[in-house]
Amino acid sequence: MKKITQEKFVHEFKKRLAEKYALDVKDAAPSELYQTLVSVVKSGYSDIWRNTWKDYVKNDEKQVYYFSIEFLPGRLLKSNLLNMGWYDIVEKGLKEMGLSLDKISEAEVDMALGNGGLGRLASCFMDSLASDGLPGNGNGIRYKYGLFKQKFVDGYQIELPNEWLTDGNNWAVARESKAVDVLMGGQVHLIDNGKYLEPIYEGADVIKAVPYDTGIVGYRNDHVNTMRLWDAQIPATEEVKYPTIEDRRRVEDLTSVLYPDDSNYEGRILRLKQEYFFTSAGIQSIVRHYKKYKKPLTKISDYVAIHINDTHPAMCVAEFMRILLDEKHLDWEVAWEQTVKTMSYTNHTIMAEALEKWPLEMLEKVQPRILQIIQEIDRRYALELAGKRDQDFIDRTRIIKDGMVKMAHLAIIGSHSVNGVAKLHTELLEDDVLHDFYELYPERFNNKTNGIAVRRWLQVANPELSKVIDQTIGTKWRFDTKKLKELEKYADDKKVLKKIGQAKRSNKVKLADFIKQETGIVVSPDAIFDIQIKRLHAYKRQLLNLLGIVKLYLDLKDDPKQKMIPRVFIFGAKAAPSYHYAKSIIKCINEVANLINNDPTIKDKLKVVFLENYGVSLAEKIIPAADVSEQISTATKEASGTSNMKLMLNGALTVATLDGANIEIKDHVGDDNIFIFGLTKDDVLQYEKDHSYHSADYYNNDPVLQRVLNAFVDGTIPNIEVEGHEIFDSLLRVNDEFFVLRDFEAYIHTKEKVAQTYADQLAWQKKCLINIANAGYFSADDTVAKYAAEIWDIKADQPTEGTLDDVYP
Ligand code: KOT
Repeated sequence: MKKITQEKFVHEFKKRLAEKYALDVKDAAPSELYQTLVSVVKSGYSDIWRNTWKDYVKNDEKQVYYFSIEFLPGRLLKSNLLNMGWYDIVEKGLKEMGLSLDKISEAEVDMALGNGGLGRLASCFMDSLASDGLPGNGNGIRYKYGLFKQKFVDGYQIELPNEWLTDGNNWAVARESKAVDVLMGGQVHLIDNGKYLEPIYEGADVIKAVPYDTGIVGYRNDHVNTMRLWDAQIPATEEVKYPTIEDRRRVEDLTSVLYPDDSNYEGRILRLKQEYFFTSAGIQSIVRHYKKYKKPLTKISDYVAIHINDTHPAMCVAEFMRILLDEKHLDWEVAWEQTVKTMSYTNHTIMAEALEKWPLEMLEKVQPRILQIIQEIDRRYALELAGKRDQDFIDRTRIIKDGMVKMAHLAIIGSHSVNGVAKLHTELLEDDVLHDFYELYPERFNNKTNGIAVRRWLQVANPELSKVIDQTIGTKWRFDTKKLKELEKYADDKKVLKKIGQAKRSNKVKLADFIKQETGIVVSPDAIFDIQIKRLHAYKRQLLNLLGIVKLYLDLKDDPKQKMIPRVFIFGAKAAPSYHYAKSIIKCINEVANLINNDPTIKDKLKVVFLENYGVSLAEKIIPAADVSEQISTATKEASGTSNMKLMLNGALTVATLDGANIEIKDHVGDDNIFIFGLTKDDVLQYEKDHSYHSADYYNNDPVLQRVLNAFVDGTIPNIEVEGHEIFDSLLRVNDEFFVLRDFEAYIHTKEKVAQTYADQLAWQKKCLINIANAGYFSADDTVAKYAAEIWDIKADQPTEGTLDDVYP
């Protein structure tokens, strides 16, 4: 990294501000200051960026390409400064000029090219690949519109377009010279030209895919990787073919919007086109780049690993085959061997509605040659199993069935590795959802429990707590998060516990200020800040949390003098625009909030805050201030979860079902430092098998639950005539698919335990410390290191060791 001093930085900053905008510091707007800072920062890593990718070729290094239809990097300014080792110098330099890094950073538009867990994981992995010194690249789509902006009007969610590119995104570099053509639509015929079968395309659209590359800076290791996002454009040579605005739009629309569904799939042709577009562009550019290695294509899997992040890029398998067969003229068997050795696949959900299936006709419309290749893969798969497995097994597992292409089957058959994202999730894949494949290819299956970017979620988001940790155990944890474990030695040190408590309080004061400014609601930092932040989905059971809140409210109405520790319930959640039920839950949470916050008898004892537009930047404000982390999905439904890890890292205590990575969190912190409740995986599977659950029994037999549910339909909660009935019916008449009523009593009981525990602050602080100390196990640096060693077979630069005692004395 370019070395910098405070003096040099100030000089450079002023010079660039004058050159770019002809302005002095005091006259510049935050966005001008921000853009200037970006240009200084970029100049600091650009040499290293160039050297990093050139060294890969020079040293014959195997590289991984992580294909993901979503990336959620959030803001990059602070995290780049931290990783470059420039953070403190720049912060001080700006201060010298009368400026604030915090304020300038707020001018950065959050890059929201993803929906939730899957996209954020991809970005955490980008950061960790670079920080581990691994040769890793991202490959995705540069959506013109990111995930919609959420507003509440009368308690209803309204979606507004997120035109994040209006100010330009100066982190990315457009590389016109690396553009590739992607063919879509039309027809294809194979002709035998004497040497091989040659595909002749007729009437296909030619789309120019232009890459926008963003440098991903590793943590203090002089290593900068690339995240490549593709934009769809009309090639100059083809402009006559697109004479009308509609024609042009057909092309531009390809990379225009991100589909706003999480753990669900939209079977629209435009989505399938997006999937093929970024898959084809990425694979073409990989194979072209491979030429620089001057190695035969029959060895490509020794130098290239391609990762399929859920099934959206599953066409990688067929596109790679297409290039090896049609353009490089390899034999099928040789091409297939290289393909399987190159590809690996991660499954992120077992929810049936998320499993992609596409009609053959749609695939044919998007790319007829890809369909031919998928059909051939499928034919050969069935042929190979014939006689070895019964017909039922073959029918169940083949790629094409009843005119539909099953993308997960394509990904599994075409990859050498299939992984789940937490122990329980992988177990469910092996024993249940993908059991047939597990029997067929046991060696392909493995678990890689998710991890998070501890730098962003602790060092950047929570400087107060980071400082306390430095003062307690030194700074080695900033390089190796497992060193956080050393904090446990201080579990009974009152001074340390108090400092942890003070850091939390200061973060709560900041969040309270923010809440006041955004919503006008006044909350007390002395209350328990109880947080549920994640996409709105029935299986995540925001509704269970809401029923608990309504119960507390009714209890307080019965006995307003009741002594209780004040609580603030904070929600952050977007619902997919077409997910009606989720939007009704949002409306109900907002109306319960209105009722409680405006009831003078309740005073400060209970507040409910639903913050608008949840995303990475808002999460960075909420998480450091959390006391309680709600991880209450129905067991078996949340593949892993990652906000559970971010919240524990920031010293929140988790209220959790035994689902996803909650189980591993419990194993690390011990039963005394987490609040577990509810049905287990076995209970849920049993109910799903024998249908013995009747939600009405719980309503009929529990007067408390009866009263709480009635509040949704009897006018107690105003303004939800429609939504209240919808929710009431979903729980009682449709039999409560996610066992909300079944888990209600256990949940209430557990939340009472939480409040009692909070009353003893020192005991609470101790539990917080143990959570922080054990969160180091959920670092994405380690997760990615495992992918590198066990799936991709790629090697790292020499690891950087050290302390930052020079920087954080
Ligand atoms: C979305 C559409 C289709 C298939 C899967 C998804 C998906 C899954 N989107 N997000 N997820 C989440 O991924 C996270 C990272 O692995 C998990 O922690 C979380 O449990 C998934 O719900």
